[in-house]
Amino acid sequence: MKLPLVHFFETSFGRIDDKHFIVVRAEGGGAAGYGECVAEQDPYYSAETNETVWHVIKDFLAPRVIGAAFAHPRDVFPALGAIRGHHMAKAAVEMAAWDLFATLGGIPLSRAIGGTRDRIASGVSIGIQPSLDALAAKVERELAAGYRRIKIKIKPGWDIRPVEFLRERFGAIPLMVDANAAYTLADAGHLAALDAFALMMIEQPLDYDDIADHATLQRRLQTPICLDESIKSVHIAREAIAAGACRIINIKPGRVGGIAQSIALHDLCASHQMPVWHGGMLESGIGRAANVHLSTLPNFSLPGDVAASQRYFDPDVIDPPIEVAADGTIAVPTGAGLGVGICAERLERATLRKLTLDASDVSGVKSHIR
Ligand code: OSB
Ligand code: MG
Repeated sequence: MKLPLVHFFETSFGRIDDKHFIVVRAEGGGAAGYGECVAEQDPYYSAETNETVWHVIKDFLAPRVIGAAFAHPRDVFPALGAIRGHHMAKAAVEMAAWDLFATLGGIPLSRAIGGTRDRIASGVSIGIQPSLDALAAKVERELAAGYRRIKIKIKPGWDIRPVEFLRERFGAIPLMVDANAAYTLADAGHLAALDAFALMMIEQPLDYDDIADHATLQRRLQTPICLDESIKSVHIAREAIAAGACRIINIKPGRVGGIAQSIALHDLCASHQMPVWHGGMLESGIGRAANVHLSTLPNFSLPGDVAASQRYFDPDVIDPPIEVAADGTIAVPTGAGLGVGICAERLERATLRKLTLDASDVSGVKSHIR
């Protein structure tokens, strides 16, 4: 799919104007489930891209799930265990299985995963802006809309000054920064200057596969480190926690291999009294709805990057869109499965390429998979 973004989004990786993404539709038992993949066009946030996802789903994941019987969607990730990595591809397929399971059971996805709340606290992620005035205008608008936490993207040359400026202008608002791996340990002294601004956290300051340096940096900072890119699996999260590499974790199902792995990560963090929040990847309403459901687990105790549809797409591919209330919360859909109305005509209009696979398409591959 290709959907134009309402506003361009700029991070330390660069700028995007349109969101390109893959949607998986899984049919079974007379119903359908949807999964949205969070991979992007470029391998900057993660090694996966839409092209690798297409290849891996078609040639490796589909043959393992089409025609297979699963007692529960938690069995899908283990069934894909022979394939290393490719968590975003796996998560898209697994999400479709969860939606299908909850839809067939007539229950909302939040109930299928054991969620405990009917509204979630919402925050926003504000990209790098052309000027401090442009940043102020954005922050002002989001605070007026009720959002409970402001995150700004930073990079070398756009870090201390915007934070200082926002503190001067808006006072003690709930504020955090996300560096998307733009620094090295040599910048520790520079990053320590952020300690003066009582930030809720600094997200992913160092490299995407670095645990040890984050542990060193955390010892030098008062500001809590939150890891995003580095937490590529539940195993790595266990290592990061043991090393003291972070005090908070951002959960994105696409990064760790799906909803079941996200629940395991959530539970691991809870057992270490480590708060988590739900990250965002500029999802359409399909992936956004799943994020809302997952955020109903109890240890999602900080506002996440799960905001209203209208910040991203106009129109979204779901109708009605996901909306934020004046108190900065989003209602959890109560219908079966994802509980949102997917607009088939809008989805069709956004579609660039389509592939349908059934049991006969994958039977040749199936006979020699392990
Ligand atoms: O690092 O959290 C990130 C978007 C794309 C890739 C990575 C990130 C982000 C965001 C946006 O911060 C969150 C959102 O509003 O969906
Ligand atoms: Mg991030």
